[in-house]
Amino acid sequence: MSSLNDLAELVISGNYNGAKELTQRLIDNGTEPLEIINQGLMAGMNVVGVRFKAGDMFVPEVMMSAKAMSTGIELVKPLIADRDMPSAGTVLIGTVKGDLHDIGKKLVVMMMESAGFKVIDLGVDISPEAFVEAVKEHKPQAIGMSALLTTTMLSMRDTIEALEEEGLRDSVKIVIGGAPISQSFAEEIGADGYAPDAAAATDLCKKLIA
Ligand code: B12
Repeated sequence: MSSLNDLAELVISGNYNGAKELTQRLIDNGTEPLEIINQGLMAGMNVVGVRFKAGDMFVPEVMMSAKAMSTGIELVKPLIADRDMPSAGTVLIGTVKGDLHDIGKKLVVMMMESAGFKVIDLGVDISPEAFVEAVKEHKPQAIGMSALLTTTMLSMRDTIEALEEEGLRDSVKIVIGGAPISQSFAEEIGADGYAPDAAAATDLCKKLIA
């Protein structure tokens, strides 16, 4: 087994100390930084995504894997020019107005970052106006909105309407998620898609942005 495969395995098992040490060793041995990312760290995280989706891995394990991956990325990043960092696009994400739940959203952020997206996490309790301002500032390819309360999910519709009013709706893909959200609700409010979990959210963004 090559060391890059070993690195992928360390990410899958969530062994962040091991992943950190092996990433450093690979750097010291002169392995190409992009190889370390693509064939080691991200290769491992891709497997995690598939297993999570299949119900073979659970939230705490995925978080450990994401930590292992980001520990490695932090070491490799300074060696890579920004333009060479693999980027699948920019996604702006936030939990909607009135809602403070962010555990699932953080998981979505980690999964998306692992898949090479640049993710701007606006945090929680994000008003339609704040989403609009952030779209103007960051010009993302996609927006992700999260809601865990039936009382706050309507803020997703308000956000889409606010983007329409500003003439920004067609410049971004809009994906939504959270426990009370469904595909039919996404269709009802004019979002581009819904995903039930972090792995599916990542796949959806890849598909929509491609
Ligand atoms: C943890 C929790 C809290 C924590 C939140 C901590 C935090 N930092 O997030 C605290 C204690 C603060 C909290 C507070 C409240 N909560 Co609460 N909470 C929960 C609980 C137990 C778990 C939520 C969770 O983290 N799940 C785990 C994650 C991994 O799953 P997830 O969030 O669904 O995310 C996944 C997917 O939905 C999807 N996804 C998520 N976001 C996005 C975004 C996009 C773009 C996409 C594509 C996908 C996606 O991917 C994620 C990962 O796979 C749920 C019960 C439940 N089983 O859902 C209640 C629950 C959501 N809470 C509830 C309530 C009522 C409240 C309070 C109003 C309670 C109160 N009276 O004060 C307050 C509201 C505070 C507020 N204004 O937001 C209710 C909501 C009922 C309803 N239908 O509206 C629930 C369902 C509990 C219940 N059965 O009554 N809560």
